[in-house]
Amino acid sequence: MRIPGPEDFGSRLRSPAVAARIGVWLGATFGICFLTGLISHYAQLPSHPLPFPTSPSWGYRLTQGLHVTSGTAAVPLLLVKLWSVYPRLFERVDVRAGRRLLLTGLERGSIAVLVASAIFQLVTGAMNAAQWYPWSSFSFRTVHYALAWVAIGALLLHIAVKLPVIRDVLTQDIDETAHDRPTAVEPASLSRRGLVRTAVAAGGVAALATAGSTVPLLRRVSVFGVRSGDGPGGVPVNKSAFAAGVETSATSPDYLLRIVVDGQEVGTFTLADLRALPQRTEQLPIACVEGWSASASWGGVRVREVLAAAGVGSDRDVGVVSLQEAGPFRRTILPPNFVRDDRTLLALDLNGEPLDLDHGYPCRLIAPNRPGVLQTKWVTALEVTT
Ligand SMILES: Nc1nc2c(c(=O)[nH]1)N[C@H]1C(S)=C(S)[C@@H](COP(=O)(O)O)O[C@H]1N2
Ligand SMILES: [Mo]
Repeated sequence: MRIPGPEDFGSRLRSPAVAARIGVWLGATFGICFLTGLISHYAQLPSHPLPFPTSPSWGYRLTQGLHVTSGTAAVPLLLVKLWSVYPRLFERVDVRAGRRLLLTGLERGSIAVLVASAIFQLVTGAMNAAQWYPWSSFSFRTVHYALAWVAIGALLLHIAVKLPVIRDVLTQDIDETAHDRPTAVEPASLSRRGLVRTAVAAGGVAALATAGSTVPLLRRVSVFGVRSGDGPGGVPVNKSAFAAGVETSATSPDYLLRIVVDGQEVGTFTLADLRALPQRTEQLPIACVEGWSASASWGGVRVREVLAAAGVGSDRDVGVVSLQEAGPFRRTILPPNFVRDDRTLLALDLNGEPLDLDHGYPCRLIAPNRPGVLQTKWVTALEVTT
């Protein structure tokens, strides 16, 4: 069997001009995805060297929506980009070329790392957005974060190596005459410019189809947006009470919210006690790391005021504990700047109705600019360590 060479790949649509133009779009989507990913990762750290801000309340909704949307837009762009360059994999390397060989090896090695990490990031990200977790959610975030640095590093190296070529081909014409396999019988079909436009349009369609789960106006085109407005109170449900195993404990007449300081219980509240505290209403979004988000009106008590009612201050991290007995999100940390924010509630109502069991009845945390995954449902204790 003969190993194919670049000449065996007929399409003249493949050219550095095409690869570079798609690369510009791909670089932009990866850049947005990387930066917004850093924000999301930071927001989910259990403690922040620099406090994560509570304003604007829709900040995380915007950045995480952009993260998932730009990642989805990158998929068709990456596919076309790979298609346009893969024959180069079959280029023979002259083993006697000495220093050039080393450079070629480095270049190809960095491309291998870039391609592998880019595919890994897009595939695992898409799996996560589709709520398919073959891994524990903790390791997803760690691995996705680590490989983001690998991918962006390899990308910067790739751009640096290719800069002279990129500059050349971007300033030259794309060569409209180079059509896909033009023959006498069959007139040319797709042009190079057509290919670039199609790839970018496919990215745009993918982005629109995803953004629908964040932008209400786009809901109708949101074929990838799995959760867009269904669920009690018009807000999607991520994990149901049944799935979390809290149906009995959350509906028990013995339900209590416990305030715990250094392992000692310093106060308890029944649901009626919570209803007797001053009730506040805030318009705040739930913004899931998976990209969907929904704004809602939440009614309930300020976390700060519940703590104060038990004689506890608001200057420490607060552990927010769920009735849920297993799973990584059963206990989250609320940093002091979030505790002190007047918009941070233990919500009892959603859009004017008592919370649905699936939205966290009897009470759930809702705080401004906080990743959805940290908006703990079925809260049963607030824990402070002095
Ligand atoms: N106890 C508990 N709280 C939880 C979760 C969970 O699995 N368990 N999921 C979180 C995630 S990932 C999101 S996006 C929000 C969604 O809230 P909703 O289901 O009310 O829309 O709840 C958060 N609170
Ligand atoms: Mo989520």
